[in-house]
Amino acid sequence: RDIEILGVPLELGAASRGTLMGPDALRTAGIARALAGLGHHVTDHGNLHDAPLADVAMDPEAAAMCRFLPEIAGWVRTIHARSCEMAARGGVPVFLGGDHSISMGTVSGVARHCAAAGRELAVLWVDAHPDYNVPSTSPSGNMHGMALAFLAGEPVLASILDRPVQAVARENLHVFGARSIDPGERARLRAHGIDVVDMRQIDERGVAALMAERIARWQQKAVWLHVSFDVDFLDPEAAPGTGTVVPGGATYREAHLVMEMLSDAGLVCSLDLVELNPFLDTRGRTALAATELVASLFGRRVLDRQPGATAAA
Ligand code: DIR
Ligand code: MN
Ligand code: MN
Ligand code: MN
Repeated sequence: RDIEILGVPLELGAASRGTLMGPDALRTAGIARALAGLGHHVTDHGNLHDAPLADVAMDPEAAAMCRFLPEIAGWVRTIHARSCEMAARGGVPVFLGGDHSISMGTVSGVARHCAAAGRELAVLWVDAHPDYNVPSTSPSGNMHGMALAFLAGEPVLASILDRPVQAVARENLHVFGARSIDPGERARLRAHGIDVVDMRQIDERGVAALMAERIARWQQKAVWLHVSFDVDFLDPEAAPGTGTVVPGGATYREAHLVMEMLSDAGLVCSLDLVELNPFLDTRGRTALAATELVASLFGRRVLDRQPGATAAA
């Protein structure tokens, strides 16, 4: 496949500084080499530069709850344009974050392309957090915690983009791996009927059965699947290099199985890899783990297994 990498060194959407080094740490870990080694044609477009501050016409009370709003909206608008253009070129856009607020730009850009091309978009949000806060429910004001709400078309956040938001349909939003949800956020997820797989379901049923169900639905609808992978999905033991570690996360093997099943299904058309904070990492462990996971997503196999030959299929 034709894989197009773009680094998005944004850190202002998270509480701790350092995710701006994420793209370069992933390059050092060998992400482009690993993908090229699997036979893909890889182009690294380098990093986006600092975007100009944006004028955001948000309700002032809400805007006061959004930290670094003009900075982040500036980035989101720039990312959106690049993402839409990359999706339209026909390759597989891979966005290296950066904190998770970059996904307001990456996914909205892909959504604009899908709408124009008549493709149904589904988003798999692999994360310890659903990032479904709005300004009034956010306990922190950190905008990475509002990214999925923005993509769902939340009106109070719409002015972050300088054009109408192409909302992702609620039935096509899937959170996977949740174990830290704020009270107001939980209420909105329930009211909107969002598919949230929490760690308890993963414990009880295993990732294979849960993924197989979702993959079957996506295949039936022939969706464009965008995977937004927050490295805090992994247990802190496997991935210490991120700002908001939550105990009780996915094991290294569970995460690989998710990636391998997605790879077998052949559905993934675009990817975000976010929240890697090299400043907090131990000897590149999280950057290396993330790189290995992306290799699994794009076809690396321990054995030469045939597609579909997973335990749950
Ligand atoms: C928390 C933490 N729910 C917030 N969020 C995230 O501040 O909104 N941490 N995304 O990674
Ligand atoms: Mn190319
Ligand atoms: Mn996140
Ligand atoms: Mn998270």
